[in-house]
Amino acid sequence: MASKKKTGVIVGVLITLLVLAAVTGILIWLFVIKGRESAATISMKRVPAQRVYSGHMKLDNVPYNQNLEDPTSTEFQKLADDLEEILKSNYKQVEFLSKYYTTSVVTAFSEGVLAYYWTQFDIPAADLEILPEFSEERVLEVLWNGIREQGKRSGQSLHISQVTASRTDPRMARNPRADYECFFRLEANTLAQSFQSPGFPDQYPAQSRCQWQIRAPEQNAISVRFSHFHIEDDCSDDFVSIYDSLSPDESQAITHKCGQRPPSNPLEVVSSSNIMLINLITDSAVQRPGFSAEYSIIPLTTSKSCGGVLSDAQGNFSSPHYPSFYPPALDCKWTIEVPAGKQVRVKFTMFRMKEPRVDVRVCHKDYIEVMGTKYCGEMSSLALTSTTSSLAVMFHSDESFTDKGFQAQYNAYDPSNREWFLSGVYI
Ligand SMILES: [Ca+2]
Repeated sequence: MASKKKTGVIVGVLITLLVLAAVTGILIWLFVIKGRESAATISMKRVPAQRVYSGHMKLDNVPYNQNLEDPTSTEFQKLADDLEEILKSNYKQVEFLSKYYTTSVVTAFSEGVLAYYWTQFDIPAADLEILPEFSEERVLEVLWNGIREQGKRSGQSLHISQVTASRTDPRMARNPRADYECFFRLEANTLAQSFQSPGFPDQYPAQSRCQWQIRAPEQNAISVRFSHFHIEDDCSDDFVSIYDSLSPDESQAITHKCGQRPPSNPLEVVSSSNIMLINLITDSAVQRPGFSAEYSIIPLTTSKSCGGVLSDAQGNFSSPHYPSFYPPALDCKWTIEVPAGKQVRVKFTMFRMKEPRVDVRVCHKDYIEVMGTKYCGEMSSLALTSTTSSLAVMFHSDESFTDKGFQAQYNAYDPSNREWFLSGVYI
């Protein structure tokens, strides 16, 4: 009996202790951890901010020299120093930009001559109220006004005829003259070559800031095919960003991708000219195998050739390089002609032109235009029938963000044949 009573007391004490421990745990979580989180949320609002703008400048009176592709050459260093000085002096003209200006870095040159750059501003926590003043429009206006003023002065050896500036993720701002870790310069050729993310096929390192500048001989486009692609699912943590430029300039972004892609649906992109920039950015938590990619050239005459007259009774056509992503900055027109008295029926079996911040009601970026109506975004089915025996299908891709595009079938449709209606495919 006594031992049973003793056991009961011990069990009772144990239960009481467990309940106490649970209550203490909850209290600690409530007061300490939750408290810390809310303190962190408050202090997050007051941490210093960074603003980085990147883009390119077109230099009119500088002859192109192959040595400008090498950041260690004297030609690169001299021209980059001069341009960095011009950028700095322009921003110093405006009080708020001057106050927070940190540095400007020229990262590359390409034929044109185009100079790629970024500029960084650091805003201390106490001055965050100034942040709304930092806009792409304002920064570009200051830069352009300064460049115009400088151009008027005599003795100016550099003539800049064009400049762009987009807000950029500071993690993509690299200095090829000082910062060699995970920074690569690749030369694309007819023969496919490959490159991998660091650590592939194991895991990419945490906090990666990798950049690949890819060039090709003039009059060629660059094609990059990611035969393996496995990045963390959340694009705000880890991602790959691809640009149709040598600057991480959003106005020339081809795509931002994360997640895993099956080998049957590889990511494949094509540039509009002979340059491309690829970035891999990772955070501190969750690492994945990364990617392996093959890159090669496509002559511009081939890569930009699209459209034409289609006069067979039926056939297929697709966006350029399908199922690869189509290149930026391209227009195509297909004219489908069927025998007189018949009509053209086009069915899109795949339609994907998804772009960030696009209004699919107006399709102001990439689109297909048929009979005066523009179509964009993603559509599971789209079938159109002409009113005459000829139908024009226009495809437009603007300077940023591309996608898989479309695949379409067409055939001649006889309006007097009611079978179309009965088969249920007529729309
Ligand atoms: Ca686009």
